[in-house]
Amino acid sequence: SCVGAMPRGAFIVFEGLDRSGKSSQSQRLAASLKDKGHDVKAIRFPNREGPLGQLIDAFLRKDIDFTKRTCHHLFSSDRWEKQCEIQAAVLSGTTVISDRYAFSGVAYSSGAEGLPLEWCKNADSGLIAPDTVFYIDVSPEEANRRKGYGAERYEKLEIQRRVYSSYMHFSTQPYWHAIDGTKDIDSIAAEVCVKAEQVVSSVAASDAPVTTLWD
Ligand code: NYM
Ligand code: MG
Repeated sequence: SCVGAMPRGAFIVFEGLDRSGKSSQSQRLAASLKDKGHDVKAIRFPNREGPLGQLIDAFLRKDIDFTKRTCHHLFSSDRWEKQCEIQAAVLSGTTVISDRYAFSGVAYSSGAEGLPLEWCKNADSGLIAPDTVFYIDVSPEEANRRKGYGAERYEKLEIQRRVYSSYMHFSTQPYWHAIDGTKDIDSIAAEVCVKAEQVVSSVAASDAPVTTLWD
């Protein structure tokens, strides 16, 4: 790369079942990396504030219904709408941390809705690929014992069991890092932070190009 060129930022994704603790962990990581002087942009999917996100929010609250394939495309479109923003941030040297991404799309639409997995993957094919995915691994039974399972769509033990097994489709991918989500919050945060810093520095040092799903 040319002398003085800005090393690119990393794109880090958190995945896991509802109540796995991934939202807290992604916030913790964003705060820790900021403390260490990194430029960080925290995002989440679904992004409930945008125009598509409002439809998704109403869908999750069961205020409106869509056919299975339409709801899959809504979640996917929400990600497509954010691609320029993610790309611009990463190329300007900012580390992007996302709470959920296309892996949720595949795991929930195939696991919970019963849609064919390859069909689900197609909608997200070509999205910017993350450099690493932290899968906060908590069994459906453990998640179910935690407080705050809401009244939203998919927040049921038997559904989460199917989502959990769909997530396992990704478990052998090189970017997939399963983290034991049953440990205490601080140890998980410490483990994630060490691994994330390795990813941030190796991405910056190697000047690895931005790749796309599902390479
Ligand atoms: N969800 C999330 C999907 O079904 N497909 C997707 O593509 C994404 C990103 O939305 N139960 C589901 C998973 C969750 C719900 O996410 C909302 P959260 O992180 O609980 O707000
Ligand atoms: Mg949730």
